[in-house]
Amino acid sequence: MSSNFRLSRAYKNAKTVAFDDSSKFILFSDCHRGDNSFADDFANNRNIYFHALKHYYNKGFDYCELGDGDELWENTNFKSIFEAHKNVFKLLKQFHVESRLHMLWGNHDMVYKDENYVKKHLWSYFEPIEECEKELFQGITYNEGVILKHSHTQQEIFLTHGHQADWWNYTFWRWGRFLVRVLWKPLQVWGIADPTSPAKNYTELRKVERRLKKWILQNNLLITVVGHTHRPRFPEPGDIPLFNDGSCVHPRSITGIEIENGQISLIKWHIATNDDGVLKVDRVLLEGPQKLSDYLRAQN
Ligand SMILES: [Mn+2]
Repeated sequence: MSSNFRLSRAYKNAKTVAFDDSSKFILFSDCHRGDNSFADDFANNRNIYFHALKHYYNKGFDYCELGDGDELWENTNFKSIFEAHKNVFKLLKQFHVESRLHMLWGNHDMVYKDENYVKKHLWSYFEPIEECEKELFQGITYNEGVILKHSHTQQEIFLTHGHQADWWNYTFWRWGRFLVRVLWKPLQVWGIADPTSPAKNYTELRKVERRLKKWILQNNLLITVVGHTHRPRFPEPGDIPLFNDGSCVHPRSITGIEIENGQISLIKWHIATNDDGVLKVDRVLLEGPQKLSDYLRAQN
């Protein structure tokens, strides 16, 4: 089974979400939310992420998470992750209740491919104080792909995790998970990184990007946004439209992609210090805003 086949299948089975120039979306991926232990890479950025998410909630954005949201290789269950980052999940729940949450699975949370697993672990949680089950993401389904389809121009933006172009991490994710649990997680303390992860191996990263670009070329330059490699990408109109929203586990920042007013931008949130030494979570525009219709012109 080839990268092309897997990507086309993800596109074919994708959930379609209609949008127009008044719609707002924030795309994050690769949060790798963990249990707040030393191996939880998300823990460093949890305050930045929570603040950014709250900003987007208050401004009326929809939230799209492009896979690897929960770190279910290093952690065996969702419960410990939920307990560690409850504030985040309660905010995500508010997006869900208002039908503003679109969740995709990646290789680190590929278990969410299974509807029964999602129903069992994510629809509700046990509240120990009141000793009862409480609603969490009641009725949620996870997708491999989402297509944002513009109601007027019919332009499509395809969102997916991107590990479809990474045969090891797509096909042998159970092996990858096993190795992370027994080998790479303990070795992480000694500074030794998992070589099968494109986020940690540059050669692998280049290969994954090359395969994704090849698929885009064969599919009429469809705008495609992925995560997985953790490397942000923002192509100019006329280039192959492969975008990457980066990750939420950069050493001191998180990156994401905003879609607003028919335009696309790459942004980062980080903690800045002013002259008085006051820390502040700040949004920085990295690329754009670029009109989505500029990429449409290149398609025709
Ligand atoms: Mn991934």
